[in-house]
Amino acid sequence: MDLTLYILIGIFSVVAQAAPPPITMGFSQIGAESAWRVANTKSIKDAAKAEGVELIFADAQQSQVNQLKAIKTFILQKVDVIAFSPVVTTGWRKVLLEAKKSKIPVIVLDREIDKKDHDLISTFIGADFREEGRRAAHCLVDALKLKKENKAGAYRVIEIRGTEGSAPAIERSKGFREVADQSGVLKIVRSEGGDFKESLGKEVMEGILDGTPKASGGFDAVFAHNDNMALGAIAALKGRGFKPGKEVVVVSVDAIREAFEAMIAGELNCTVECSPLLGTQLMTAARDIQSGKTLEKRIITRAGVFPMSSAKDELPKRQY
Ligand code: GYE
Repeated sequence: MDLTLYILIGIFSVVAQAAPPPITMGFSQIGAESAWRVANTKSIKDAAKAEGVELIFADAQQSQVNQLKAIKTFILQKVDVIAFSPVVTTGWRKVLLEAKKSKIPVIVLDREIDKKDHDLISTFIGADFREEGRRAAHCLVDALKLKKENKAGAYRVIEIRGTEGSAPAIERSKGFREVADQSGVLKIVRSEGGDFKESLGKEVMEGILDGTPKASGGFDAVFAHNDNMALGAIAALKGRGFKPGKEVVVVSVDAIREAFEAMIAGELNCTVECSPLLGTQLMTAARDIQSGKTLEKRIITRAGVFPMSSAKDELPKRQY
């Protein structure tokens, strides 16, 4: 045989051996409620392409019913692995049992499900939301001390919560309260739901402001469970003649680009990072399952905290 041909065949067989077998993944995404979610979807799609994973992507438009339907369809399609970001923590056991019966491994991404159902999943990849709540409270105390003269009694905080029953809303509330209670300087005086949406953050804040005349100086700070709701609240505050970032201290979670822009404008005091760039970790986990590795039950993603003073340096480095 011709030597070049011989070498070419050799190279081809090495490459063929190195390429992992194909994987089909069904992914049920929550929706597109925030900039975080949009960045998360992009990260998943990009990583699937880069890792040669065939992705069947389903957008549930915030509905658990749609997520359950999508997962059932993935089971019928006999995908190799199912992954999903659960909109709420409860109500998954039945469908997870169906996946188990069909021997399809399941990865939970971003939002956690009930601990009692963890026996039915391969792993949960996501952030420590309770810690994010704690960090937001610490950040708020620092910002209040910086912006407002120390007054007697506690600073009054308005909380704008994320989607009812979702892991980040439950845990961020808990973590924040833990630190607030210990600190003795933060007191939550109102708590309203904003479903992680900017439009609702604005609406909820306007409702509160309409019932709180400016002269009363009814509160000192806003803690929003994500940046988009904080941006909505900031717009509402400005619309009613308040100076967010100064008269009213505002902190939130996610660390999206727009949050850094708001910090540079002096209107947001701090954002706690929660990275949506989970695509590569997800695809790695799928490959590990395929090659028979046992995954850690919990893969925690790491993140930082960004006060207003860091915004100018950080903005150019942001990837979402
Ligand atoms: O903070 C919010 C999004 O589940 C961590 O969902 C995620 C949250 C994120 O809508 O912006």
